[in-house]
Amino acid sequence: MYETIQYEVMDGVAVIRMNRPEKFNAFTEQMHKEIISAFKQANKDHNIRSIMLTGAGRAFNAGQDLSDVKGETIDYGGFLRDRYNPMIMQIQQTEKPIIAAVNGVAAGAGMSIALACDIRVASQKASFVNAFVGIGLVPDSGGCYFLPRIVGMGKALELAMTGEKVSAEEAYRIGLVSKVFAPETFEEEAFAYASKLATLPTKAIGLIKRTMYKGMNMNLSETLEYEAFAQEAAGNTRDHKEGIQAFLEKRTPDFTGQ
Ligand code: LHQ
Repeated sequence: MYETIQYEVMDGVAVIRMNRPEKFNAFTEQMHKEIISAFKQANKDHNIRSIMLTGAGRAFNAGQDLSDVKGETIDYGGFLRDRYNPMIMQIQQTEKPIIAAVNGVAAGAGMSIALACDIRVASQKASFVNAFVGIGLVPDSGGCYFLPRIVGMGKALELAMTGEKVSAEEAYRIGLVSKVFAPETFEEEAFAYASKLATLPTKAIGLIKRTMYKGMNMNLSETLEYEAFAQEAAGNTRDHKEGIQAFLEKRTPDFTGQ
């Protein structure tokens, strides 16, 4: 069904694998469409309770396929509005935890898409390159939004202005990734992490995601009000009742995502 990505479902996890390994999984128009469609599909499917985004082969994603923009006069504003921005908005609006399993280099918009995911885990072989400056461009696809929010303004400006490569170890040190796994076991460990998230109260996680991202752009009283609204919704879920019941019965809760 898809040509530039693979979409697989296992143990409540949708694995979306960008699949143009010979091009370091660089983005094409087709890939944007397919990624958007895959996230929509995963968001709609009640059996899916977490999403792992990863890359086939040596790279995670090297950003825009530069052979597609070479020598042409392209309206980059329109290019972003049509292709990249809807993809980043779809990721943000997907009310399930999204884990970027960064298996290799993530460069340019390939780094931005990892930043737009909720949690990043990396292989020791992974690296991050804010490659835009290297071709005289500005971080896009949410790079100017997420990077300073994740690593702080000083580090974000440094990475964007120099375009220097960040190793997995350094990415962990600056809080860009949450876990680093050995390359030999990376796929299993990243999947185990995503599977663990798929056993948690999915509706509450969706509300956590929405409320926390909204909170970044609201003042305290607005955030308190939004928390009250979100808590009312979470308090009405089956998983909340199960969580309380399990606590009182001193057992592990059996969350179903409802
Ligand atoms: C690629 C690419 C690539 C095609 C590696 N395209 N083939 C928005 C608005 C409008 C226009 C522009 O774009 C954007 C968003 C953006 O993403 S802009 C930023 C675009 N990305 C870059 O500038 C990164 C370019 N790539 C690199 O700097 C390096 O390839 C990295 C650091 C990713 C990896 O370096 P190495 O590990 O040394 O690998 P390599 O350079 O040898 O690449 C491996 C192959 O992948 C190679 O093909 P080949 O046939 O020679 O083996 C590359 O040509 C190909 N490749 N990135 N973006």
